[in-house]
Amino acid sequence: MIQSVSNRYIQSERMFKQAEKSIPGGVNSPVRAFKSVGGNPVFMKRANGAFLYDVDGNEYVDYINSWGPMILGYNHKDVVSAIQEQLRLATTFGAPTEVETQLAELIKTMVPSLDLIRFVSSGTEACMSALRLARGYTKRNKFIKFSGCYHGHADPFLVQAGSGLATLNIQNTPGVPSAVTDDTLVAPYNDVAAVEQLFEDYPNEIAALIIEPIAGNMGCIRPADGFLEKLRELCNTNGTVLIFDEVMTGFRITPGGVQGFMGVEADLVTYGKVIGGGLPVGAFGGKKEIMNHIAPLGQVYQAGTLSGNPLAVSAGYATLKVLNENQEIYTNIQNTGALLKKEIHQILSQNGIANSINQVGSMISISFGEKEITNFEDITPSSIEKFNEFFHFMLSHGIYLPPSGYETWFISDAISSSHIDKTLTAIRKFK
Ligand code: KE4
Repeated sequence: MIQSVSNRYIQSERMFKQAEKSIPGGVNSPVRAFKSVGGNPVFMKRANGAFLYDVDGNEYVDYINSWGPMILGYNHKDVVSAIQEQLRLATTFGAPTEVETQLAELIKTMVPSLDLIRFVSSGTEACMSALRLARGYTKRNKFIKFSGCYHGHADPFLVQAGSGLATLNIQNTPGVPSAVTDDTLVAPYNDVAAVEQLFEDYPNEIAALIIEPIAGNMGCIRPADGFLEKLRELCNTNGTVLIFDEVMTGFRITPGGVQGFMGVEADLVTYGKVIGGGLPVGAFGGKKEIMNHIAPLGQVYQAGTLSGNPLAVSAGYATLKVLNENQEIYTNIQNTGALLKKEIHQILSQNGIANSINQVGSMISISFGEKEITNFEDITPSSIEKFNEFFHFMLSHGIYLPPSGYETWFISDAISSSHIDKTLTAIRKFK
């Protein structure tokens, strides 16, 4: 029985009003605020496997995976016991620990192109540090990003960014000096000619090109055939560092991330989300020729009090260990992604609702329109408006989607046929 909206979220509404008195917008990250979809955020109490449970006791099938980290589902036994074991020893030391090396070595096993990797505490720190390193290594300042891609909230990246900036329609953030963003060059995703033009306009000035090799912050967008290969070629020709931002795709698309999936090797790669297993871990890594410039080996400074935190790294290590030793998980979540794409497209089309669904592995997004989405500019206000309606419809039917039409859904290994059936049953009722 679907309770009426009024009494379905009594505790959430109360907690939100309380939170707003002390926390800007009542949330600690803007995308959680339901600003785009409307209404007030639901406060969560607990989660297990494929389910989230809010403070009013409502149960949801989870397609947000905490924005990506929970690829195994919530409370995976190996991850929980790894955290409990480290907790008994200590949460942090501010000194090196063996588990940091173990995670680094496991990542290198899964991503053989990496020589060295440095852990930080978020994807933002990973991308910020990778850009600084590329600039220090090349002694150049300019870099290329793509409209709709999001690389965290460090100043240089807050230009035509996706995720929360698109959701809130913040095109250029106050407080970010133009002196910083004058070096940020932007091209449309999948537009080789635009990238070639930037290299022509700024010969020998471009330190880096950073890209989400499969985009996930403007819905899910696969690179056009040959696009990544062309970027690799242009970076080689121009002495530019190619950075793959795999904070979202790393260890989610395949064990080796998009580098392994598409067979294109970047010079630096950034990670986050999955490598923390639900606790704060980010990382950047690459060839030692570049990584040797990072302090204390080199002069490019980067640091963090809780970087490589043993409790967080233990959760990440346990997560990657399960993924590496049970690679059928990738087949499972990819198959679920393909099934959802096929079934959702069929149901919505039969209901006369125009839709175009992008899906790569366990990442999926719906655009409510006929046109296939190949870049940020393809996303229309009417599609976002329809998504907002769809979001609340699904929420009321116990399906929790990311609260923005600019975001990607995530499928965990805990999603099984019963969860899929519940999802599709709800969608059949959406008109
Ligand atoms: P964090 O600083 O949020 O850990 O990572 C930043 C980041 C970097 N690169 C990519 C490709 C990312 O997707 C992200 C963060 N993703 C968003 C969701 N689209 C995080 C959710 C949030 O901002 O609360």
